[in-house]
Amino acid sequence: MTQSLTPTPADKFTFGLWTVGWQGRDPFGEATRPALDPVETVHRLAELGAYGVTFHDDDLIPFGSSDAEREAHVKRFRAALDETGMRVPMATTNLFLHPVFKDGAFTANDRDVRRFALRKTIRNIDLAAELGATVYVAWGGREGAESGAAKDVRVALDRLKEAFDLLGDYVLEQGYDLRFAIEPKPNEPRGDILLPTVGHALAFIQQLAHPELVGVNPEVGHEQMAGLNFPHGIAQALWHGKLFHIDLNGQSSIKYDQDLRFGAGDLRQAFWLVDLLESAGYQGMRHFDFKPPRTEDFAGVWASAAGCMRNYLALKHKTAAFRADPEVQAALRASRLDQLAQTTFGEGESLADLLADRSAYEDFDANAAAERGMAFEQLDQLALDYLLGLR
Ligand code: XLS
Ligand code: MN
Ligand code: MN
Repeated sequence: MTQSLTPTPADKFTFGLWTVGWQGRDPFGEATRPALDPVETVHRLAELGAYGVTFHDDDLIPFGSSDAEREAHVKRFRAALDETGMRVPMATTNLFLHPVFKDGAFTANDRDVRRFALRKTIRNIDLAAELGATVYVAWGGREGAESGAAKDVRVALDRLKEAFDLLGDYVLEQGYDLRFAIEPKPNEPRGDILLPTVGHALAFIQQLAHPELVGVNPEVGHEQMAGLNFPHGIAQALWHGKLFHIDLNGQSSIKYDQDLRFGAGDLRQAFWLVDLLESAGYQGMRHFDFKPPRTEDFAGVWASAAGCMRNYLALKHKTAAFRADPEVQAALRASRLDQLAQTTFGEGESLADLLADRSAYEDFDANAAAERGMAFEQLDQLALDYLLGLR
């Protein structure tokens, strides 16, 4: 295994145009950086070792552009992709910036706004497919409410299902090799957003007409804003076969959506996340959705982007070394992870056999079993030793 911390396209690192391109506008302050030309972004990220870029329609083609302007923007972007070999594995729709989406897009109370949102999305799906994207992210940032009667949530979920069913029909009709990835978030910009967590999204997907076409795009900080364990959410998404994409970034506890560079938030969860993605053989993109803080100039922006990839690679090496360490393997056995991997029923055993097994109940010494330590602290200290560079 190479210990290199220098990213290459084989690492499948991707960045949204809107991440390094964030100008630093927040609810209390104006932009601190000028706009970035997407063409420059493609070149800079390629130099840093990224595999590709992703975009919202409006990141590439400003809202309201004429057809001719649209064509010109796409042409320049395509040329930059061709020159650098950068790919576009994912695209998404901006259904939150324009004031028309103030009450949502697919679940806006206004029917004409919902129809406009569908058309805007379909238009960008065509471009995404043309550019070779195989994942289409759907973050419903404005699908929500600030007050109770303002949104009939059950009816809004009907409209949301209607939208995904229609978009699924469209992709199938066109024969596109494209799947959708719903991105959950608990709040911000709405007071409460529909499908607030990975679990809500996974349950919703099962009700769709084409559930096989829809998975999730969980973001580190979004689950952590709800106080949830991100690696656990990812493990469940993998278990359902629904981890179509991932947004990597950093978040320190339950507060506003910080979008810190990957590794700069909860480092312990980042360690277990990389351990999970790598050991599960996750084949998708390692996509960074972060915001270089508004304190930074462009040198800081590129340092921040490079830091995301460097931290991922560092954690990849550390978690691989952790798993390969004979002491860790012994500690895993001491914690009985090997037993967890065994089925609870023996092969060929029936329920009647279990009910007849006196050792499982009548003769089982619960007090003696309760006395066994689980040895989790030794195991976790080994992980911490790796994180602290002590091993
Ligand atoms: C915002 C989201 C957004 C999506 C793409 O919080 O993370 O950037 O990833 O629309
Ligand atoms: Mn975020
Ligand atoms: Mn995101």
